[in-house]
Amino acid sequence: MEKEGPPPAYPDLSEEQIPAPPPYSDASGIMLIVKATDFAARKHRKQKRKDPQQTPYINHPVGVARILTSEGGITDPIVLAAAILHDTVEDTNTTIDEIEQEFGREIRNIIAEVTDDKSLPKEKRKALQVEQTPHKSRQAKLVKLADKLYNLRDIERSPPVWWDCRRVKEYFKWSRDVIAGCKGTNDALEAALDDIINRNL
Ligand SMILES: [Mn+2]
Repeated sequence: MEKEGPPPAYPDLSEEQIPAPPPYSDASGIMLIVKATDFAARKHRKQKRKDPQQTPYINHPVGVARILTSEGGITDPIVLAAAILHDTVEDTNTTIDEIEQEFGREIRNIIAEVTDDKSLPKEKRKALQVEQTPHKSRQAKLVKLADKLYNLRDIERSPPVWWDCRRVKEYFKWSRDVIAGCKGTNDALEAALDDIINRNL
């Protein structure tokens, strides 16, 4: 006689329809975020921010991840690791293949989405951000929102010494145009961005 096992977890679903388990448990998610933080810290170790205090660059990606957790309510390790890594390909010698090797395809794709093509002139890159942002993934849009919020707060507090008033206003206007393409992604981050932009335009 066959032994009676526990009832099937998904009685109405065929094997193919059973949803995949979340890719990261709490422990592996924490490990991923720590690994990303260590990787980014080593890659950015010689870089400084453009503020007058010359803050270490790594403060920026870590702060972007912090905005996502404490203001955006985001706890997905994939998005948080991507936030921490978001400037490594654009601003260091890190290649997108290296990101894929170390962190997998999903994070690779998010980083690719938030990385500007530095072979293009700056004005073109800025125009492309406005044009392409609406078509990006939700994960990439979250990183973009938090990145812009961090940068605008930095500039409001202490703009690069060589920026005049006009340049600051231009940056706020351009940021407004980029994040317009992220509407409907995260209410709290969008509201915080609206506030700081309205205060500065
Ligand atoms: Mn950034």
